Amino acid sequence: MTYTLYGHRRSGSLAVEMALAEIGTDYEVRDVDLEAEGQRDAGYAAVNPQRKLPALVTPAGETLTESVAILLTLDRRHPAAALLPEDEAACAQALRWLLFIATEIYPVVEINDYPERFIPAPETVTAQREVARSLWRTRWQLVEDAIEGDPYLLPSGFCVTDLYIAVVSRWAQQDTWRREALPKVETLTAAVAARPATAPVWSRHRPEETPGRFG
Ligand SMILES: N[C@@H](CCC(=O)N[C@@H](CS)C(=O)NCC(=O)O)C(=O)O
Repeated sequence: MTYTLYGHRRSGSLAVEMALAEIGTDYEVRDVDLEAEGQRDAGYAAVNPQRKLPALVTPAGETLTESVAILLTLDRRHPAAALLPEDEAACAQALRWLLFIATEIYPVVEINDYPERFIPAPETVTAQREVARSLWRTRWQLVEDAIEGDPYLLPSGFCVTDLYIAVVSRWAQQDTWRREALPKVETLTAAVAARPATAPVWSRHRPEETPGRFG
């Protein structure tokens, strides 16, 4: 038995897929096409009743959802991959920013992508989206300012939070702004995209942003 990852290109499943690649374990990906609303299918609802990606079925048959829960579980089960730093103080910072992105930034993308879930009046969609994107920019600036390493978040080197930063920072149609405003996030993302383990996964999901094609 191997891991089975329910995911879709460019979605949050990319962070989990890259963590699996860092671990070096076998996995298979089942595509759930978000553009075709595949997450609404009854078959997928049986995997994740919340009808969101990613979901991971472990070799033991357990179903895991919630991207951060999945990543932290993988870290505990595969300590040799060092997805989180061994040093306690460094680990605390890795968790701090992982959770900040998961709880304060990731949810904003739902307002951007599915505004109709939050507002009854279609004529206010544009304004609602701009509020979401403004929040997005303010919160990403905090992540930018928190990047103390070079190229990664932590001076001690790579950790799983770097994968999360690379994946989530690409969303919400903020590419032009991001390239100008978040140079450290861009450098970090380019480094994630070039890691030996993650590069093949990254380039399958984001061929337009492979090493040498940033900026
Ligand atoms: N809290 C969840 C959020 C998952 C999430 O919003 N996933 C998006 C893809 S990146 C999704 O499935 N969206 C489809 C929808 O909301 O219908 C997690 O961290 O896993």
